[in-house]
Amino acid sequence: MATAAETAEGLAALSIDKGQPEANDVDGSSDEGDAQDNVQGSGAVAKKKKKKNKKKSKKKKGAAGQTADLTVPVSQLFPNNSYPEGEICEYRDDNNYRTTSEEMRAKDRLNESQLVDLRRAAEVHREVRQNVRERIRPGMDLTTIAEAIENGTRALVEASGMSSGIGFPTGLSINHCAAHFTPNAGDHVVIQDDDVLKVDFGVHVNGHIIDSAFTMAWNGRYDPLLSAVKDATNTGVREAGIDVRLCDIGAAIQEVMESYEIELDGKTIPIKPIRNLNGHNIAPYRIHSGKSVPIIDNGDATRMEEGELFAIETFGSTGEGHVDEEGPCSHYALTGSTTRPVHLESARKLRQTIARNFGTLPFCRRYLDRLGESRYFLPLKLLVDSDIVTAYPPLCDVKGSYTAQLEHTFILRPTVKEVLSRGDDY
Ligand code: HZT
Ligand code: MN
Ligand code: MN
Repeated sequence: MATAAETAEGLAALSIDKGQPEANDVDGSSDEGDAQDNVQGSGAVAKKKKKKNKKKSKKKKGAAGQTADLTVPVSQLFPNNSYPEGEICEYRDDNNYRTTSEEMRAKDRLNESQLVDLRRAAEVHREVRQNVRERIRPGMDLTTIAEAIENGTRALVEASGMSSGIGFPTGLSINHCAAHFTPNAGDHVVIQDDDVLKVDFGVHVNGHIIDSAFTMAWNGRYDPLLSAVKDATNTGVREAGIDVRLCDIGAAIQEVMESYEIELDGKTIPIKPIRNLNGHNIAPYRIHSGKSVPIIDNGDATRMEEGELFAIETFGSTGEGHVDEEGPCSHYALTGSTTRPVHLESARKLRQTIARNFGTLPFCRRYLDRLGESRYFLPLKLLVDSDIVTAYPPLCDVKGSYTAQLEHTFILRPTVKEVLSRGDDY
């Protein structure tokens, strides 16, 4: 195994002097939410201990005290569980009383440790993404990027057994592929100049998962597509709250997304929400826990509830606005039933390995490889065919189309909504 430092250095080395421009960072037209005063982004907390990484000429961009090769655990940068809060949003209308209600404050205090875990995971997410965003460039292969994100996550969250670590495989989906692509061993996918790359990764502390994603492109022609998903996701996050109907969030997202268009090769193309992709609620060690947050008005009158943790993710597309499963599967997760008998010895052992190392958290083939597993293809297929493991193949719109994504995780605390994954980047 390469160490985090080795991999991050490899990543840096690959990206140096390629003459590539930095990826575009587009600002959506109505996303003033990302400049909130109460956002304590990783850059906000200054003057902790500083280690190496002191190039005087270069402007310092990393979190105070984090190294260029992602080696300092966030627990060291924020002692005594003092992790930054996310963006705090007061509830509106009938729920506005909650902010000051003594009863709600008391309820809030009961969930303190969960909140600390989530804020620690969110800080890891911000620091890792800040680091890799500066380095990802055309010419790099996806395995290098995935390993930099994953090793960075492991180092910053102090990955340890089932107590803390990676929340799910790093999604690195390109162009018409919207989600759930990560390289398997032997895949050599290299980013091209005109690609649109979705970077979706997760961090967990005691099973409390932060799920957040962003999109990178190096050709400015995609700016409206990137703005569309940023605006749409911020709209969904703003609309969300206790007792809010999922379909109303979907309708608000749809309206914003469909207000954008993009010109490609002299043709004006409407940007569509990908109607069969959804946000979701999250439970401990369960990346999706029953509720789906639509990005169109699908008529689902189910409501969000107090205490729930949600990921809102919106996907815009220049294609059909519909994804199908396409290409080699890499993502898998144990479904839960641990009692079902498996008769093939190798499959029984593999289920044990998965259960011990990932529990019900999603994993990918590369994670089995690094545990020293080999020849697991048929046993894994058997577990999938017996519904013990769920397969999550890549999800792609029509060939030739371009898709973008932006995703945030927030919690509906009894007193306020907290957008945990908010940073000064997005
Ligand atoms: C599945 C497998 C993973 C959850 C959303 C998602 C990445 O599309 C209900 C609504 C990781 C996550 C998931 F390895 N999915 N967020 N980030 N993917 S989902 C879903 O399967 S289930 C959405
Ligand atoms: Mn995600
Ligand atoms: Mn998600």
